[in-house]
Amino acid sequence: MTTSNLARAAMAALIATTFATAARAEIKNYEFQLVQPTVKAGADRIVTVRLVDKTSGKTVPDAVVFASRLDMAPDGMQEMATKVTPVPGSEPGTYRFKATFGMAGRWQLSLGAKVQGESGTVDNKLVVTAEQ
Ligand SMILES: [Cu+2]
Repeated sequence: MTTSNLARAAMAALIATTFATAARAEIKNYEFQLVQPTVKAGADRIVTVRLVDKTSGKTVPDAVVFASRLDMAPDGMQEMATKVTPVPGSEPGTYRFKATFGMAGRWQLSLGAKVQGESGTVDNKLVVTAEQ
């Protein structure tokens, strides 16, 4: 390898690192927010979240959103989990899920999202309080 090849390789590595860092930083600019922090305990409750780009404050439509888990970990009952079913969103940038909250207390909703044009995954946990 000549010196200039080495320099080129070092430059390529530097650029690759810079891009990887930028992509990680960008996916961190997105977060889920609860539209309403509480639901009424019971069957078939709807939880609505919005996915927000924190740099612009705008909601992000057309993300691939998945709810991986809803359980009572915040109240020390991580084994108390309930099924989460996606339902169509009411407006662009919001995402809705149906679940049965069998007990009053704090429930943790684990959410993931793939955003178009961004690498990586948004990974958030939100606490929904089910009221008696
Ligand atoms: Cu419980």
